Amino acid sequence: MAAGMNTRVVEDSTVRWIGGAWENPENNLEGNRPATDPGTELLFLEIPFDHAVSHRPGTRFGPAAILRALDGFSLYCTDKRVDLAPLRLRRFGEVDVSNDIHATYRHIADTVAGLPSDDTPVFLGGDHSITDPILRGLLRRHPDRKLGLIVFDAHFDSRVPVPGKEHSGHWMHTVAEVFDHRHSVQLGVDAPIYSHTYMERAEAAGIMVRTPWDIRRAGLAGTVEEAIRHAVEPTDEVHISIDIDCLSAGFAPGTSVPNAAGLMLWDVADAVFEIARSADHASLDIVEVSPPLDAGGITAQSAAHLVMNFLAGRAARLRQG
Ligand SMILES: [Mn+2]
Repeated sequence: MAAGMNTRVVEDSTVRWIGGAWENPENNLEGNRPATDPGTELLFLEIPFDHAVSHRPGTRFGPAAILRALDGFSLYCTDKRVDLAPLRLRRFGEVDVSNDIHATYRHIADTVAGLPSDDTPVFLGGDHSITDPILRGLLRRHPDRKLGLIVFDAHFDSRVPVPGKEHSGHWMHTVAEVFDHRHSVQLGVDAPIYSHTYMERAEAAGIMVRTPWDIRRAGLAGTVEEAIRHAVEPTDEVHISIDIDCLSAGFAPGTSVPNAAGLMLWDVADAVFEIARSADHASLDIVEVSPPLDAGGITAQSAAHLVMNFLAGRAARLRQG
């Protein structure tokens, strides 16, 4: 088991590391699973797929880098004062991907649809196109649940695809085939590559869109409360999708389209924590971390902090009962 740097220099029996907490062999979904309370099992899936990246590939190495960073974190979220020990962290391993884009998407959706019903999945990408098959799989996994969506991204990802030129920038559009966006939220959209049509289309579909400027003006706490009212309260389950390029490039230089004017890491971390602890059922994907483009592993560290805040939110939810 890969261990983080800290685990080698800190000798303290009160500290447990995520790197030493993974509970089971990879891909062992059935086997001898101990009975646990619903919501305590966090299942990590790696989706090293970057064939649809719009500019620079490399996110196939994202899952391994995020896990390496997480392994060096302890099981206590110091920032939120939340113990992660009630959670059981399990690794599914890699979801099989190939350069056949559509076969890969079908396989991702089938895998997600078949995940154990009570597990809370955490998907590590990969490029952002994987969120379309993830959502399709989640819809099939719990057809009885209404699913809300909260996206952190600099981009709308709602371009109309041109056959043969698929990229990671149209999954919000393609998934609308099966997914009703009335309980969707997009936070942090600011990429200077759109027309007003994109904003109008999103809002006409019922999506709550907030740019970084909107968030600064209204304040983070009020924006998050509004997002929860839009995507969590009217639904049974929420999926959180984080494109790391929602962050300012200082926190996320290692991504295919770095965002100079993006959100602050702590704002996204706090929002993810609040959303994760507000929902009965939740899942997470975090995408577009590209280690070959990273600087000193900062981007993977930022991603690991966001995953940690999701875990802390789920642990806090369990504690609330
Ligand atoms: Mn993006």
